Amino acid sequence: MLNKTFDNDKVVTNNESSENSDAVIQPTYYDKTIHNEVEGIKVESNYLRGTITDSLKNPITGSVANDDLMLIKFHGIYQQDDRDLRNERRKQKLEPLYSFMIRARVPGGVATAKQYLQMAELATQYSSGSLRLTTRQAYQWHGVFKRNLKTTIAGINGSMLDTIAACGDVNRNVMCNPMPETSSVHEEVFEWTQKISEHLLPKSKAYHEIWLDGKKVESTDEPIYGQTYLPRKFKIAVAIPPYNDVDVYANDLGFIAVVENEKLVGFNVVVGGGMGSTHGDQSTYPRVASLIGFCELDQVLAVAENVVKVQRDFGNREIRRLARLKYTIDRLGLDTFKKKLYAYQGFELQPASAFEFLHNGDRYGWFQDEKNQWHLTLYIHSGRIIDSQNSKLFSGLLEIAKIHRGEFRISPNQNMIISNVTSESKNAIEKLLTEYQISIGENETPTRLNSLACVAFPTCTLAMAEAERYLPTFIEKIEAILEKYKVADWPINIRMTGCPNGCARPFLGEIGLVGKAPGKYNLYLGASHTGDRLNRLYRENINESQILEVLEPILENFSQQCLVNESFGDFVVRKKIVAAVNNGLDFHVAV
Ligand code: SRM
Ligand code: SF4
Repeated sequence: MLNKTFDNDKVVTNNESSENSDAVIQPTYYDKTIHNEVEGIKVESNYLRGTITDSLKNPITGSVANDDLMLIKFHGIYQQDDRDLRNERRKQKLEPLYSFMIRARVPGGVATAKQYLQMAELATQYSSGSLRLTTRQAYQWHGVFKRNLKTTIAGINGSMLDTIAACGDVNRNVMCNPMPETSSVHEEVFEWTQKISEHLLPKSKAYHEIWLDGKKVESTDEPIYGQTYLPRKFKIAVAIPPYNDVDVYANDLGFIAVVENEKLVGFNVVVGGGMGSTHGDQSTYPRVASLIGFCELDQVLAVAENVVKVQRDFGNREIRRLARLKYTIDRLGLDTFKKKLYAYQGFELQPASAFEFLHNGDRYGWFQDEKNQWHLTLYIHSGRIIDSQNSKLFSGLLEIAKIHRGEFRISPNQNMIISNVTSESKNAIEKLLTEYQISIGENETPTRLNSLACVAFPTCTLAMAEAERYLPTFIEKIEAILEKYKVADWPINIRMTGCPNGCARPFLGEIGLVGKAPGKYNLYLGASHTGDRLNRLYRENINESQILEVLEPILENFSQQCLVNESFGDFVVRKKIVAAVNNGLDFHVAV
């Protein structure tokens, strides 16, 4: 493939065999004869401005102009419509009930109690009354109407958070282990997370102009991204072993902390992870990231920037479906990718240090750290903070935020950690939890606590089947089977998504259910409990009773024949129920 580089009308040809990055300081890759439509929208957008301001003013429709649909993502916004109401509105000859989902960028998922309070208040005023914690430690507001978009975004900025690059073809929210009590180097690792996030932010002033009525600044440089930004989204996570709660292997780039004598000395680096795939298209596949070496602390930002730049220059800009870094790496070959990276960054990585992950779930309940501060991990079903008949979760957390002096930390498993609580305020928080019927998960089975579901219906435009709304019912049925075979207290990690894009990282679930059509799922088995091995398709397009029928005998065998401490994922591989998938390219191979 040939990428053409247009830089101020001077055309530079950037052939894949070239390893010289100096030619491309602020590149724009665009050739409309070969590149996809989104590349054109980015080029024409004047650094992400497009016609968003006009779209917001247009009173005729609740939506924005077509090209702006893509550009608002770079500002952390998606246009959606209520899919439950689609048919009814069509019958009434009304346009769909358009509204917007806003996603905040929250590196490592950390917000102060005051920030949380402000975000919850915005949810009450402008969204559908719930806050959604995401699988990448961010906050989402659903159901914000166009007329309220600017006020809501200004409110988020007023709390000193923002929505820049929460979506779009740029580096997204950088994830980090959210549990300060688990490591003496946690604070330092979190600071690196923030630095990486800041370093890779787009520099365009469009966001401030459009949403915060900032002064117009005509020319903008994007020294890292250039005018066409990246070919596709880009994701980074930072893990602290033995916890892989961030699912580091599902990211384009991962940093794994290396600690020696209680000191952070650097990071192991993994590249090329991702979950997204398309049903029936074998050229797409999930992939766990490959370990490529170790970098010292003063090399972290250079590694992050240059992995991004290699992807910028060699990622596929013709076919968006194949544009993620995982495909770039598999197309180039890992060795060639490494060579390019070393040429770009000007140094080689050192051999990776040894490390071990124990699991990719959360620890629930209260924990005290070495400074005597308390941290409480609350189980939040699918990250949805909402009041219901059984629990006044939204109102309770709001009240807690009013008295809490520490932070609220989102876990990558969509849970909430009330963090840095003093012994004095612990009692007051416990009282509020009781008053608002908020359980800390003590009555839930380990399988429920280890389950994840993406948003899916009614807001996700890409959903083919239910996930968040259906998972509780499904888990109940699995719990009944586990109870029957007396293994209800064994954790099995179940992940469900409404489509194969993989937002709840279903291909790393020991049981993965991926929506195919309403009420129908593909069933995947055999991922590891530590997040470093993918699962494999076991049955296709089956409904609930078929899924339970297939799973019951396997779970029964598991209860009788598993080895001590053997996880369900390892069991199904050992028993050859599915063959292990050690490499994304292997994912579709029939065995
Ligand atoms: Fe995702 C698209 C929700 C994490 C892979 N994802 C979407 C959209 C925006 C649908 C759309 O494009 O119109 C969903 C909005 C639903 C809604 O109503 O809120 C959506 N993704 C989510 C969230 C909210 C799921 C959740 O239940 O928490 C997560 C938000 C994360 C964040 O804060 O940034 C979310 N998405 C993920 C993850 C998990 C991760 O990153 O660790 C993945 C798999 C990892 C990966 O990227 O490979 C993921 N989302 C996708 C993809 C497939 C990308 C691909 O490579 O093919 C899409 C579709 C796309 O980009 O075209 C997508
Ligand atoms: Fe939507 Fe599919 Fe992502 Fe679920 S996995 S939120 S259905 S895009």
